[in-house]
Amino acid sequence: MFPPPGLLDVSQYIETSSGGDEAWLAFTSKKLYTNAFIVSPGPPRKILLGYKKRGFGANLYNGFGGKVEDGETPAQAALRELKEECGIEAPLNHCGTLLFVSKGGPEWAFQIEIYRADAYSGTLIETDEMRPEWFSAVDTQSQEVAEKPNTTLAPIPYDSMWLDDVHWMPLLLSNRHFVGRADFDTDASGKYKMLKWWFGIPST
Ligand code: 8OG
Repeated sequence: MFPPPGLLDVSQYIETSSGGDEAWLAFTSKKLYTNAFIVSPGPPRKILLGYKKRGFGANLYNGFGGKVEDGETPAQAALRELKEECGIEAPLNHCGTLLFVSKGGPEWAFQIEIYRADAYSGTLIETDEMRPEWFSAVDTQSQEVAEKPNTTLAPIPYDSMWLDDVHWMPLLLSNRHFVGRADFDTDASGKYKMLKWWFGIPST
């Protein structure tokens, strides 16, 4: 499938996954958001997610992030949101850009800048918005599993995450830079489904 409209120039990107038969949804503008993940090398290698207690995406696990405010760069917003939502600071590196459009939703698209760090400072705290929790990020093919098979950490809870995350989380975990887009619809009960999606990594 051809890379979707709305992303930066992705002609030099290689598709890692795609699907859906519909046409891409139209949108008028973009709003910038951030999402930040800590991947601790361990052992055991682990990823920090937050259980979102309220608002948009409530009851799902996600990274820590939110809206980029006026006068802020996405990188500044990512640091601010990380501190606000779970009390820590981290040397975040930009690792991906995602675009989400919702049928019947706002006319604008969410553009989410994704960041990761492999270390953090400060003390993790639960806030009104997020309950931080570590999950296993061990590659099941790795030497670490052969040597130390019994990590007590639960696997990444994709069933309780946004539907697109399973497509790009492995790229984040393998330290790849990635881009992607997913268009969503909601059914009568308000449950999301992905209408069309495309994810890719740079060819070089
Ligand atoms: O400020 P607030 O917490 O409502 O911001 C929404 C957060 O949710 C922000 O970090 C961006 C993130 N987000 C979406 N859609 C998706 C998605 O499909 N997957 C993931 N992992 N995060 C998403 O808005």
